Amino acid sequence: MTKELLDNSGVLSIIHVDMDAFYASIEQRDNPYYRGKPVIVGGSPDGRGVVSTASYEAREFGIHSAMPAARAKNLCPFAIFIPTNMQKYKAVSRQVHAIFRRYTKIIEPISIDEAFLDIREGNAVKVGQAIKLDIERELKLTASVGVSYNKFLAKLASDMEKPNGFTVITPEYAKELLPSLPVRKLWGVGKKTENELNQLGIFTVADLINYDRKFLIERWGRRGYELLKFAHGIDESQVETRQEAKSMGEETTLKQNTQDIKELASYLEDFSKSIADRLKAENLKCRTITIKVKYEDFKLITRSKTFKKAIFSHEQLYSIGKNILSHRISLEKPVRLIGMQVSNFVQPYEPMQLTFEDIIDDV
Ligand code: TTP
Ligand code: MG
Repeated sequence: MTKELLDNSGVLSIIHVDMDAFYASIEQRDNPYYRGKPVIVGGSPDGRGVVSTASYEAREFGIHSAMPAARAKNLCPFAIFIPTNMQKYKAVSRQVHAIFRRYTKIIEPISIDEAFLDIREGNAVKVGQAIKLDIERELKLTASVGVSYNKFLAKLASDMEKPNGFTVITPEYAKELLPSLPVRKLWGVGKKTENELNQLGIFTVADLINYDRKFLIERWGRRGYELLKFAHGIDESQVETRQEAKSMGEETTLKQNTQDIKELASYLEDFSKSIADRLKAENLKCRTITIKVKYEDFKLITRSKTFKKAIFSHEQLYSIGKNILSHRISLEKPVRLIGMQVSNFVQPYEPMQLTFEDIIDDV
């Protein structure tokens, strides 16, 4: 590999964090009885649905995400099935992000338990270790962390020593590691491309690098070129900070459809409390409140109210929500789902620190 093929100057500045067996680990943390046992989150013991994730103990039986629950039950009849509690997992995800924000503003969330961080200033290896330790001490959960000089390699790294891993891929290590990897480890190689490459006799990254370059680019065009770049450990994509969430909300599908306004209002009361907690945790207030209702025929309606004054308390949210429900939502048909959403966020005023330039400008 020639030197010019090593991109991004080889500076270790990118971190990839992926929580271990995320939903299952949270359930094991919160209930000591589940610890050390094969635990399946999602699907049900009567064999319906699919597995969201499985604890590492359950994985030893061959159980994995997206597997039909019936098959999982066959593989491990004494596995413990736990229903998903998305509200809880989302709350933990927000706590993990609050830890990230202590170290950098450049964060790209990839999924509920996975993100890239750009550490331009500072030492990414030390920051990676600190984040891992904060997660362990404060949240009593483990994460696998990868550090490298681009996103592709940082993600490859975080996956290498899962669970509870910490892996650094330096330019020297990348040179040694990449050639022996199977081609499916390259971004953009799914099952179909893997088969096509295998048919050409390309199984490892080294096979790909040594193959006729012109042929690969002719056959796959831009994608072929991209594949070769990954094969050489090159990835120029940036960590892209996502916009802050534009809304937050809660909703629930009712066990039984209802037209009872009291029952529906009691859901709004619960939602108001948890939304108010989330607003507080994120130091936000909102100006728009939306109530969403899905009827038994699956017709969905939303009704919103926007205020000049910012709203944040659960009492305010509940009273506005109830008002929308009583005056603007017909209960002529039974309701199967109710939700509350807040948006139009305002950040409470924070006094700005005067910088030297500000003072000079003022003169
Ligand atoms: P993953 O990070 O893919 O899996 P994981 O955290 O459970 O296990 P590990 O990273 O240690 O391999 O996904 C994060 C969560 O997303 C997972 O806990 C459950 C959820 N999920 C699904 O609901 N369905 C799926 O098919 C996958 C892959 C994940
Ligand atoms: Mg994970």
